[in-house]
Amino acid sequence: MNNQERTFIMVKPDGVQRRLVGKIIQRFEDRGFKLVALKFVAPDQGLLTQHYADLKERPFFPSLLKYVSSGPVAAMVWEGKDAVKTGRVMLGETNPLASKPGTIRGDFAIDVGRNVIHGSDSVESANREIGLWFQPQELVNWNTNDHGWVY
Ligand code: RTP
Repeated sequence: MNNQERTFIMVKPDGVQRRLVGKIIQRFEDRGFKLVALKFVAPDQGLLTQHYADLKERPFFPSLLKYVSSGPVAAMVWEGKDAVKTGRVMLGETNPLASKPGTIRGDFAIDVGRNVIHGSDSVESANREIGLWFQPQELVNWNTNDHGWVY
């Protein structure tokens, strides 16, 4: 268990188009995770191909690339105890139809090809993905209690 574990979370183009970015950020804040990095970006095919390199032999890869490159995404890094595993629980299953109500996909999605959000599936993937999407200086070190206005 690592209290400073980090996970990479990305609101996919359908989530952005449906104005779900705020609600998704709210869920991670409400759960108690700490925001470490955040950017709104239209990723190029090269970055997305690297991001999904593990899936390039899968039959759905071309449609996946078309989907995730169809508009801007909100990329973020969240930190806290078991952030990777808890993040995946908060997302729900890959297929929204198998996702329980109360999860992000269980509340906001129906199609596996429009499942709103990505979350790292292991600490190793998280480190790789954070390195792909963010420069080291974009990861902000801050302490919630430094300024004394949160109790
Ligand atoms: P993600 O990486 O986006 O968080 O999703 P995941 O780990 O839950 O699922 P993964 O197997 O890594 O698949 C990545 C994304 O590909 C799309 N997908 N489409 N049968 C299909 O058409 C199919 N299967 C997967 C989904 O957008 C999935 O999130």
